[in-house]
Amino acid sequence: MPLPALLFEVFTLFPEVFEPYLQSSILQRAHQRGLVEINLYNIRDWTSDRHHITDDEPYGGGGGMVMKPEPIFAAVEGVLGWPPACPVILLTPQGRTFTQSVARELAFGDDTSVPDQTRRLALLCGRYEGVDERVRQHLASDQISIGDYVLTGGELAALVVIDATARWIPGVLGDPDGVLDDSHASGLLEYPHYTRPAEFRGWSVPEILLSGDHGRIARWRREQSLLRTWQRRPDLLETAPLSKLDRKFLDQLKTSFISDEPEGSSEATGSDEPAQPPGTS
Ligand code: 6GU
Repeated sequence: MPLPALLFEVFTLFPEVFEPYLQSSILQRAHQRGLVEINLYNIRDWTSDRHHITDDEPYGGGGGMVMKPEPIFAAVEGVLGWPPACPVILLTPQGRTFTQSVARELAFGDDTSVPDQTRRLALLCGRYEGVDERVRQHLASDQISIGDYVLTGGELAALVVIDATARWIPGVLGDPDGVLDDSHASGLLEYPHYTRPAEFRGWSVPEILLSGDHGRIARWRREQSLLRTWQRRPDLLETAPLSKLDRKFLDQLKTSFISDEPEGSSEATGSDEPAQPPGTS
């Protein structure tokens, strides 16, 4: 088996929660192809007391328990050596926000060149109300949050990071261009997708998609992406790379109310989203 392109070393108190997801289709296939490897380590295995204690009361009082530093340092040092042989990413609501471009950065390093060797990343999952601050200060080299809400632990966040990062590795997706077409890869939301049947419960696929005119289809999709992004995530338009034609289309949107229905028929999508210029609701 060749070296994997991406190797995750995951440190957690709940390794069992990872297995069912990692054994599901796409990540399982990536693993079978030798592209992505995930090692799970139970931090509890590095405790040295009789009761295998991993948490303790906070100094200074107050509610909740704090993860003790010793087993975490021992686990990471035992696996990665000292200083750690790869980046150690602490999953915490206090981290920088995870985005598609952070996923790409994790997959390829700071540049976007094709990796020529294994990229190894350690993920450290916090639990309970917190982790002893010395882990953050002296062990973690990076801290990531997956959004502005609080989870009971970093495990789900680690799975999100693994999934979104692995998708960037060539060969992980069936379609080599998949990751480039995604919502957010272009900086815009995706255009609407349809498959057979052409009519379902009286709802038709937009006529243009059946036309075979690839130039017009490409332009329609681009405009649908722009329309959706303008309606739902106008903040993305500030940073998305836009052509002159895109800007002209957006200018037209801003000066006219147009509906969210794809071209053709208002019955076509059964859309429940009326046109809504940003900032008016
Ligand atoms: Cl990484 N951890 C926890 N506990 N909650 C989160 C999170 C991480 N990202 C968003 N919420």
